[in-house]
Amino acid sequence: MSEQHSRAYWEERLAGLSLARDHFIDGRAVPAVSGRTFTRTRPMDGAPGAVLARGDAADIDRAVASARRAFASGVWRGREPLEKKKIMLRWAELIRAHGEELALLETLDVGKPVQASLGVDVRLCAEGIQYYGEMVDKLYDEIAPTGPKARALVRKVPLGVVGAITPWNYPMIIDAWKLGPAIAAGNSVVLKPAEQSSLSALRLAELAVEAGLPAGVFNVVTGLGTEAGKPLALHMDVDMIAFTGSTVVGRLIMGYAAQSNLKRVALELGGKSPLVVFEDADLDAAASAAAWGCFYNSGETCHAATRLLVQRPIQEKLIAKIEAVTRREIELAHPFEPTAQIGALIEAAHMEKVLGLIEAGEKEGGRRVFGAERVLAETGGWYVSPGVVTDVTNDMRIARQEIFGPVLAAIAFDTEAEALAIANDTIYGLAGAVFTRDMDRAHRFSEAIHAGTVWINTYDMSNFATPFGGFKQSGFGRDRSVHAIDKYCDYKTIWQQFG
Ligand code: TXE
Repeated sequence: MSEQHSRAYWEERLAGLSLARDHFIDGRAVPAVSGRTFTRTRPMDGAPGAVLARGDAADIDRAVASARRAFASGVWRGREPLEKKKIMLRWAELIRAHGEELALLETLDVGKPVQASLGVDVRLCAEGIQYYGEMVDKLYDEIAPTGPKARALVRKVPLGVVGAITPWNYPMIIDAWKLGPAIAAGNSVVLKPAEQSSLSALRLAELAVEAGLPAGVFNVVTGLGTEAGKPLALHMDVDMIAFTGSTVVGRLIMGYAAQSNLKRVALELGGKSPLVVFEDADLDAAASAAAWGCFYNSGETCHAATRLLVQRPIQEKLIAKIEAVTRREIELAHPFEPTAQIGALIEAAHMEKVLGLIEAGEKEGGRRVFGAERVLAETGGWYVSPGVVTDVTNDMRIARQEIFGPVLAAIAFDTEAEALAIANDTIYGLAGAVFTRDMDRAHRFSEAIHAGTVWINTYDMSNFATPFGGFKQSGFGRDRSVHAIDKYCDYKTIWQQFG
């Protein structure tokens, strides 16, 4: 683990940074065709942050043309697998070597504690690139069964140009989830990061070229969703869009694909994940998982455990334990403070949305037990304290809408059947968890929760070997694991007849 630095150390590093950035197209920084820029406001104190190129269809055209040229030339996909592996592993090493700088950029954009950016986001980004780099020389094709007079090769071939549109909550990690398998499979990528958090993506692209990735294989166009994301998703020469973001925009992306060239689409969307605690559970473990599962990253996590389903007799005891864990372990502070566990929310409008849902929860009959209010307003930043609203029923807005803030909605239940019905009564299906000492019930319940990931007696444990993604309106297609490669490939049959 990295050394813990003081707030003064990060302030000083920040003072030395220039935050004006162009797009990264064809291996170099280029300004927007229109010459326009936009300025990001820093979540931690409301001060101006990065000044970025404001991309539109003209910039997307340039980036897609560069990606297509690189793909058509075979400069990347045609290389020896071992060489490609070396480049990707070098890239992962460069990410680690520039870890502090990347962590600072991520924190400036997102407002999360810089120690978390370094210890979690940078680490997992590098691991992601490494994981897929290591796979490059281990991908085999197949020979299908045929009669002796023929041979049929089933080749897994890259799609071509992949457009990636990513969100602001874990920018570097989610970028790696898309870039790793897409590039390992031989594609070229045009990435449109969220307008709130583009700095780390631009730096990742520079480091990729430094590692030896040929120009044009990985391009970044910054800008707003409707101005830069939409033309990317509508582009006739883009073969696939890999998207992580809101369900509303996911729906649009499918529409754009249908309206244009029927490009493939993979969507990782919202969630309203249930964490179900039965009365026989280890309540300390459940309380810790509930607090961290909901409040980590200020609740700005698609699979955050935002609905706590608790068996009625243990409700009070469990919530008291959650409050104790939160007060003891989850310090909310300025993101440069070494003790900060959570920091600011992404932007003012988002904070208002979170506060509005808390208010709606109280109006509809919920009771705020602790936290869940604006704090540190004097900093100019957007901070909401972690907290619990109890007496919630599953029809309330706070139980149905993705809150994306550090607020846990507690819903009481009596029977296992009732718990299951509530757990599955959501449009989403990203994740869930069950806490019980009864292993029969644990298995029964985990099979019955309709979600892409279900944890038993823990929350948010994962590694790169496990696929991640949703059922229902949480989307389709999986990030992580060997299976993610398939998403960026098509099968091609080559049938040869003998004699
Ligand atoms: O997401 P958007 P926002 C949820 C979360 C959050 C809400 C809104 O509940 O409060 O979504 O966040 C690009 N065509 N999640 O508004 O708009 C946009 O520029 C093409 C859950 O930030 O979906 C960005 O790059 N692209 C989620 C990306 O889409 C468009 C993480 C995501 O932005 C576009 C983030 C358009 N018309 C938010 N409009 C998760 N699954 O983790 C926007 N974009």
